[in-house]
Amino acid sequence: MIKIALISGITGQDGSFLAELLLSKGYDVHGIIRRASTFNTQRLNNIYQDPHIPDHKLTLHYGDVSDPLSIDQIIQKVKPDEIYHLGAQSHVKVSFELPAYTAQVDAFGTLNMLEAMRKHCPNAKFYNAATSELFGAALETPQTETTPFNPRSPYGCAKLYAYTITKIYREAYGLFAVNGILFNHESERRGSTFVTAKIVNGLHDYLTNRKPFYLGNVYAKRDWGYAKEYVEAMYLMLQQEKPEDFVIGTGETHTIKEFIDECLLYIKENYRLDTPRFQWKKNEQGREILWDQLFNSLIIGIDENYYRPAEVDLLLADPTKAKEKLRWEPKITFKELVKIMMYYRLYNGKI
Ligand code: NAP
Ligand code: F7E
Repeated sequence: MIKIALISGITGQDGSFLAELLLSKGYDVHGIIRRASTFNTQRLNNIYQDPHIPDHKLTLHYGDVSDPLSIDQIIQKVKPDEIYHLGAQSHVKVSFELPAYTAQVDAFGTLNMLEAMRKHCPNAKFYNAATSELFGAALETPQTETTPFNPRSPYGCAKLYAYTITKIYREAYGLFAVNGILFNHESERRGSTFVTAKIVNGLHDYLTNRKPFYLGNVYAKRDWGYAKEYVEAMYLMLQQEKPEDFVIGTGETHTIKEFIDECLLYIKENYRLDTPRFQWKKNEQGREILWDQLFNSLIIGIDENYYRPAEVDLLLADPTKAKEKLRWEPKITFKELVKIMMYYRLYNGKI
């Protein structure tokens, strides 16, 4: 029998990779999209076929996870076997500016999804997109499924509600509902305001038109993996006999500055440029900036506006449980991730 999957956040980085994965496995895939004044389905271009073709297996429904009525109606109509709940206001810095909105979407949006599932398809399996931001100012390193949570942002706090309500619906109502605690994952489809995409686009733009760009704290450390591999872990979590939560990450951490240095290595090898001309030096405030010695011009400056009111300094996953129980392991290294993103920017356009 053909399985039916419903994805909230299907137009996002992860949603688009997940939709591709599930279609390749023969699923009938349904996605929730928000109405927008311009097209917001670019990431689905590869798979968005003509709905009039008979074996069309991708259907999009207008809805908003913060609107319980729309979610109830979609879940009642689709009656999915598997629900992947990825829809969220996913930007940590923005959550400081829009804390109430972030709670509405990320916390109550998850409740709305779970309630509709409990009512219309209690035998379905539910995946919640939890996050390493739950660990916040981490109380132990590396972080596992048993590390206590200590979020540092309205985003982390809203996601803590989502994590907890998912666990409660599992324990109270016996639903198959799990949390994937995913560490940062990036790709050629990453939103352009996240730091990796911003750096890749910014460096390329500097090399083509010598326009500098600005960052915040370049010393924070993140465990960065490749998004396309992480959606496989989401799928695997819903294929288990027993509903359980899993940490998904690489077990390696790097500063933002190291990510920039790795991009510079790629540039050296692929743009045929003499990269020693790119040097880190200190500005008048003692902050490190990236400088172009050849043209005596700024490449990357520091802008206080990109600092967060509270920072998460160090994230590092211990994905042992996923390795043992899901047989999931990341293959793409940090260097390869940078290469994928830089290559895409060089030959395909803006991320
Ligand atoms: P993303 O690229 O920002 O995509 C977010 C998706 O959610 C988009 O499709 C967006 O729609 C949709 N969305 C936003 N608000 C919504 C609402 N009110 N109702 C319905 N849909 C809404 O995020 P991502 O990187 O793919 O991440 C997917 C999920 O994993 C998110 O929940 C995120 O918080 C979580 N997560 C991400 C990471 C990571 O490193 N990427 C790590 C851990 C957890 P539009 O296209 O219309 O904006
Ligand atoms: O920031 C620093 C910033 O916005 C990473 C989301 O997918 O992963 C993501 O959240 C680091 C932070 O990702 C800039 O201060 C410096 O330390 O790329 P980011 P994030 O906040 O880690 C988690 C796991 C999620 O769940 C989220 O949904 O980079 N940083 N300068 C900057 N960050 C940004 N965005 N822009 C800068 O200019």
